[in-house]
Amino acid sequence: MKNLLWESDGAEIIKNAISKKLIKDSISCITKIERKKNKLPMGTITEKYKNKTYIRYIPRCHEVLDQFIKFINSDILLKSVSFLNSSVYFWDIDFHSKWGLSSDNTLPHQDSFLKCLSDNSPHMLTCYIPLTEIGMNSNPMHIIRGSYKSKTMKHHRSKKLGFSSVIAEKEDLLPKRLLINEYPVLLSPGDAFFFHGKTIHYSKSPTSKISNLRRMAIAIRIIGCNAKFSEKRTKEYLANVRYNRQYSIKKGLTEFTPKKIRTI
Ligand SMILES: O=C(O)CCC(=O)C(=O)O
Ligand SMILES: [Fe+2]
Repeated sequence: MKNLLWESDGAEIIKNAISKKLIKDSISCITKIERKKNKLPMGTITEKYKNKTYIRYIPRCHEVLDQFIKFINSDILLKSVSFLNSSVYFWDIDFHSKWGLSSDNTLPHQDSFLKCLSDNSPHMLTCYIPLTEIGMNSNPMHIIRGSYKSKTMKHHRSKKLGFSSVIAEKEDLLPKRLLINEYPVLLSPGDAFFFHGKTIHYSKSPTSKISNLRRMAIAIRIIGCNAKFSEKRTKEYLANVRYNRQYSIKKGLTEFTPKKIRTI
């Protein structure tokens, strides 16, 4: 399979971008707070796997776990400058974990919607850094190559754990013209996987429960200086998050619904 290239695909992998030590320290940081269960950072979403509770998502993890600030280094920012072709600023980092096909999958979405950017200037990228191996056994992310060249699509509210706003409830409901460009993103710890805010991404719906290796990653959001936030989209997004979180609160998997998000 041909490597991803930013210009044609809206995504690119830079191998070995982050030191093994930072990766190792970050995993210990996560497992340490998992052991302390009662003191989870605000907004954390957990999931149950084989009768144990694991962290599934931590928003703005760099604000609560000092370690994570080290990921925002000059190499990551310079690469972002060259991909977005403008100066950039750092927005936030969140932590993601899943147990392969045993976890709820990531439904198709574009980060440009989740960050409430306006259609005229959805100028952002995500730098996704795996802390573990992410192979086929951990139900990796898939992207639609080239999807960043079209507009941000309509997103609907969803009950799915951790995913408030989605293009479709199942990846195979995406139009065929998009699905022919599907590409599985296989990553090793410390790679930096850059993808444009409008690149459609998801993981596959479970067909069996066999593939279940744990995968962990952080997602750094980087905004181009020409980006503009949309008030309308912010309201729509926050309503979707409120709808989504009421289900995870009922199940005891999170405690908190964000009432506002930062837009500038
Ligand atoms: O890890 C995943 O499956 C999804 C993460 C994601 O959508 C993101 O970081 O933008
Ligand atoms: Fe995403």
